[in-house]
Amino acid sequence: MARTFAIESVTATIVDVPTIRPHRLSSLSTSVQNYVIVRVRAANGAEGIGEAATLGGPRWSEECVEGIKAVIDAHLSAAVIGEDASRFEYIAARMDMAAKRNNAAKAAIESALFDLVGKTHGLPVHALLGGQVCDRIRVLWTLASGDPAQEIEEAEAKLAARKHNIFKVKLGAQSPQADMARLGQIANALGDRADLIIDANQAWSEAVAIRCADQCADLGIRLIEQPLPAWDVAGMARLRARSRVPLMADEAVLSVHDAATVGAAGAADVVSLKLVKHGGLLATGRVAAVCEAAGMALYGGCLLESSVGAAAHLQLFASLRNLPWHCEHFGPQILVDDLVTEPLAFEDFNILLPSGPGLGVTLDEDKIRHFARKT
Ligand code: MUC
Ligand code: MG
Repeated sequence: MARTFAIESVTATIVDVPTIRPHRLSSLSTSVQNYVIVRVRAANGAEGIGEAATLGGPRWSEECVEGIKAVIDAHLSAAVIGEDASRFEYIAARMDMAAKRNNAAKAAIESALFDLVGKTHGLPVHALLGGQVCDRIRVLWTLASGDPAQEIEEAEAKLAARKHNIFKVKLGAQSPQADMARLGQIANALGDRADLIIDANQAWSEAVAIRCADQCADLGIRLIEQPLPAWDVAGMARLRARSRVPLMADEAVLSVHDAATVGAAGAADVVSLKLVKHGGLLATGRVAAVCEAAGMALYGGCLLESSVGAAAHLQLFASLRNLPWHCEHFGPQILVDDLVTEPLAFEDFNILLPSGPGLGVTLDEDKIRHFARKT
């Protein structure tokens, strides 16, 4: 068995996929999603795939595709080649010794290991993580063009197609007054036909957040995501004590230690889980456990992954007992094209867990060639 799964090669390919419209966050705007697609090949001839997603270069987090590829090529591949791909935890420990953090890079490699082993055994990845609790998850769409007329039209189209009826509105790129006016327009137009949450991506001061949280409560907003800078755990705790709307931590929770700190401080009601933040499927499962132990509920976060990265998340999310705030893996729908032969399916406000072994998706080699960075 050890020889069967002996890792022979790890390759990292940068791909750039345009989005159907600009996606605007507090500190960045992007019209092209950049990914690193990782392939791991073992002695048995099987190949596993994984994806590291980024948003706006090294601006959402410190990782960018150029750095991810460089770290994989120069450091992480050497740490895993020759090892048994099914020793997920051991390989994760080796990667941690080879590189500090670099969590998106590690997560992409680990996803590829799970895909490879799952495909070899004819098992979906969730079966290696405890098995599926559900076969579909309600899925949000993010409104992030910054133009309320366009955003209302986009939400109406999603409602009519029964694709999404929960929307996340990105705030923080404009002044709080302009943001609240825009949010009010969207909330009034959609009424009780949709639920809204907001994400300020760390843009606000505590004083601004206190005022906006009050206005959000009046507008019926369900959840406020990362209003304050990631470091301001004490500020989040004070805000949470006054806010009528629950708070979600995103950039503030990367490691299990962050989850324990935020939980102990009473700084969040909900935590957004992402492979790129936590460093892989196993690590994300551990963060989820710490959050639950601290009384924080779980949300399935994304970084606009293609169907490759979204499938990896779904394999884990579907194995969790409780995901009360649903997930936001709308990424495959915001790209002009996907990277797999059969993109993930959306049905009746849900995203469906793919069936089939491994991650449940297969790379479309023509599309990889087409979107691969040429220089
Ligand atoms: C984030 O901060 O949540 C996820 C969805 C979206 O629109 O932006 C990302 C990142
Ligand atoms: Mg966020």
